[in-house]
This record gives sequence, C-alpha cells and structure tokens, in this order.
Amino acid sequence: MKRQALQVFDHLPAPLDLREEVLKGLAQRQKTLPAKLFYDERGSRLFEAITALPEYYLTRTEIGLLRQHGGEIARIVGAGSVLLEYGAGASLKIRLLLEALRPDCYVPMDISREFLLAAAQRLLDDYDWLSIYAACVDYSQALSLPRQIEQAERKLGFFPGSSLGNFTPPEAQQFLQRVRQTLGRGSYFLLGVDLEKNAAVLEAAYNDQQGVTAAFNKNMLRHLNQTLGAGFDEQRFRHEARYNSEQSRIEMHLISEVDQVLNVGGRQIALRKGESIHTENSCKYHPDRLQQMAQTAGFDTRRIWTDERGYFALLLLQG
Ligand code: AVJ
Repeated sequence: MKRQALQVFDHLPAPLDLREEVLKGLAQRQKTLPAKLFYDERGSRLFEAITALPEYYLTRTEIGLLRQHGGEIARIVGAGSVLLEYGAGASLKIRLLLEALRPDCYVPMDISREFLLAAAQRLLDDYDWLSIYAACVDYSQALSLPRQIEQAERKLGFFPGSSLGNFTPPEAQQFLQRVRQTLGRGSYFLLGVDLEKNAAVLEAAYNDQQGVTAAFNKNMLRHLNQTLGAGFDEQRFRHEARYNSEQSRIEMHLISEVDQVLNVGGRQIALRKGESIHTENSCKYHPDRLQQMAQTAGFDTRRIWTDERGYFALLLLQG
C-alpha cells in the first residue's frame, strides 16, 4: 500500500476585492487590468496551448535546459532537500526536477487551492516515494511557511516560466528579496527567465498565427463578464502585443475597435475607438541585470545556463 504523503497548509490572505481592483485599473489614464485575471479554467487551458505553439519558444527552451542540466543541479544542491516551487507543479518541468533531485519533500505554493491539490495528487499518483506539503498561499506577498519547512537545511526554490517577467523590475527586485528571506542563508534558488532578443522573435511569440494568444488575451473579458457581470463584447476588441524596447518588455493590450460605453460592476466606463486596455507586461532581461538584481537581494550566482540561441536563461542562485 502507498503511504499517505499529502499535507495541506492554508494561509491565504483575505480575498482581494476584485471589483474595486478592476475599477481602479479602468479609471487610470492608461486603462489596465491585472494579468492574474487571465487564469480562470479556460484561460489556464489556453495558456497550456500557448506553450505548445511553434512561435512560443519559452517553455520548450526551458524544458531543454532542465533536461540538460538537471543532473548538475541535483549534484550541487545535494540529497535530502526540500524543493519549494513558486506556483503549482502542473507541468513537465517540475517532473524533470523531481526526478533529478529526488527531494525529501516537495512544497508547491499556489493561490488556487483546487489547482494546487489537483496537481499535487497527480504527482503523488506517479511518484510513490514523494511527500508533498501543498501550501495555499499568495507567493507575491510576504510568506510564512510552517516551521518544519522553514527550518529545513537544504532548500531549493524553483520559479520557472519567466513568471518573474510579469513583475515590473522594482517588483521583481522586491520579490527576490522576499524569496531570499523565505529560503534563508545557504539555500538555492533556480530561476527561469526569458532574455532580451530581436523584437521580431518576441513579437511573433505573442502574436501567433493560430490566434491562441489573442484568444487568451480576450478571455480576460469573458472571465470578467462571468465574475463581475461586466458587459464586455469580445468582438469589439482586438488583441495587440508589442515590444516596448525602452522598457524591454512585451506589452499585451486589448484595443477597442469602436467608441463604446461599458457597464463594469455597475459603473459606466467609456472607451474610445483605438483606446487600449493594458493587460500584461512580460519583461525581458539581460543576464547581467538578473545577476545584479539577485546580488542586491542577497544571492550569489552559482551557475547560469542558456540555450545555443541565448533565448532563455536558468540561473542557479545561492543565498
Ligand atoms: C507565463 C506569464 C510568463 O509572459 O510569456 C504567454 C504568459 N502571455 N503569452 C509570458 C503569456 C502571453 C507568460 N507567462
């Protein structure tokens, strides 16, 4: 019989007021909506589809790096570790790392309890040697984890997918500082980040031929219609993703095709034809800049691996 190896830790902050947050973003001169609103169930499925697109090199490249260097990562970090993932391990990436590292305990941290538990259960079904401590937390905020985890001697934090790029650089700096605090001195942190490159390559990755990214972007409107009773009509918007070279980031926008007045959560919002709602930043970094930010946060860089094209980087940092 399989041993029961799942423990759950609930430490969610008070639910944020979605309506207030949305109305605040739409009241700004540049209207904005928070990128986390992409990820309802349909949005998560669309994101999965994005990761398989020919133009979206990020996921494929990072998986290649993990396949190539997982053994070395495991040798550096050593046996008997606790692996903490910022986000829940639904993907192939965490499986590659678990298989290479064989940690004593895996701690996925995610804000969505359902998603977290489903992902944990799938891993337990496949790895009978694994113990999982599922932490339902908002990792973008300051964290407190159970003492048995905080005091573990060998910790490896894992933050894949260039999710760091969704933060602005000052937010990313603050995030790294918090991670360093949570993991403590001597611990490792494995960070996967998309790098600066030719704008045409970047723009293609966010403007795929099949229109999956456009559907993903517009899904935010659908999600808001369902959760806030907002009156968005997807047909009256078009997807745009452009590279902002000054800020080294892909920006996704939804552009209004017509003059329109929307009812969002009981408030009237006017949009001019051609006006945009900014839905996402995806910041691209130079490896030197990442190292510098890591150092400011109290990490030393132990290794940096990139692919042959220099598209994506995995950094192994140590606190
Ligand atoms: C998972 C947030 C890193 O920014 O590339 C994919 C999300 N947006 N296509 C990214 C995304 C449009 C992705 N992140």
